[in-house]
Amino acid sequence: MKNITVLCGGMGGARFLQGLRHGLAEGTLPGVAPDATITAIANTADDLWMHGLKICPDLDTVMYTLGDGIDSERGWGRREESWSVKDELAAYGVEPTWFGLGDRDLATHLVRTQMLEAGYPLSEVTEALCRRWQPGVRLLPMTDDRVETHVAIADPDSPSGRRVVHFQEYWVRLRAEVPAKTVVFVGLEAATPGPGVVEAITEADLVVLPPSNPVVSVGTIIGVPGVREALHDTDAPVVGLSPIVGGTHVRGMAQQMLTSIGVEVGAGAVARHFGARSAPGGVLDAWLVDERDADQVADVEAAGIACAAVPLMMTDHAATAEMAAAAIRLVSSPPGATA
Ligand code: FO1
Repeated sequence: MKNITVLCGGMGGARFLQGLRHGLAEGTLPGVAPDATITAIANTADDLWMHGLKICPDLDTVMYTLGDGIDSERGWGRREESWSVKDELAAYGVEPTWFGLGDRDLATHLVRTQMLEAGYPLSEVTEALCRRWQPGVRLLPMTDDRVETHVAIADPDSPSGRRVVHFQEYWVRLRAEVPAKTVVFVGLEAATPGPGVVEAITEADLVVLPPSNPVVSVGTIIGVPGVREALHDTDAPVVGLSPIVGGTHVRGMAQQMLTSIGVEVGAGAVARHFGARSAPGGVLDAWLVDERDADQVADVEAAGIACAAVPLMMTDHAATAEMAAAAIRLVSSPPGATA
């Protein structure tokens, strides 16, 4: 294998990519050439305009994490960050005050916004920013078009009984503590895959859906018209790793998002949600569940998706690399073999 493509969100996707890169460097990925390339196709629907600046949380989390600029405690934003601008904005009473814009992070948004306003597409902006950060993977926005995830929540004061908030307000200000009635992906139907996205899937030797949010991260990428078709058509095996362990998400808000689209919060249910590639619209050849969900392996296999139960906690780079190796073994071995 020389070309591995990963469809990823923010923190979960970035951690998986760190482990995959570690496994590549250590030579512990079976059948993967030492000079293999990793392409990360990142979700851009968490993006938002704030204070006149374009903020791309998932692209930045992958770029900072792999470029060693991330604050690993928070999992987002820059290490050694300061918050003077945020404090000054608050002193002026400028909203929103609930979103943490750090001084160092602001430089990224200023550069990106200047380039976008000069006419560069997000893909070229991302390439330029990565020249500084050298993430060691090719980082592609899923689309150069504007797509935003908005969440409808209950609002007794509104005539419809609902109010729609941007995903970031749902996640950061509301801490995903209110039920999501429905999730809308503004602009998704009109979006086209970013430069290199379809080729990164159709020309891959392996495509991985890491344990990112299956609805608002991986799901959004698959929702870009043309991406699902590319996943269906690629000669590469497509393998996913369950973001749900023991009936709940490890981090983030996958549980709330799955519930809002009527999908059971289970490792097997997510696999069936993505569907077997042999089924119309399905994308998966194989699916890894955590050992705690070993009882769901048969259910996933019955859906036409190869499945194995392995440790799925990304506790460190070596553990994550082992997860990637198990995924590769699952799609490289004949059916029924252990991963
Ligand atoms: N997450 C938070 O929980 N609180 C924040 O104040 C916050 C600010 C922020 C600023 C820039 C950025 O790139 C990410 C930021 N995030 C913050 C994380 C972000 O909400 C998530 O990374 C994704 O959107 C969800 O995966």
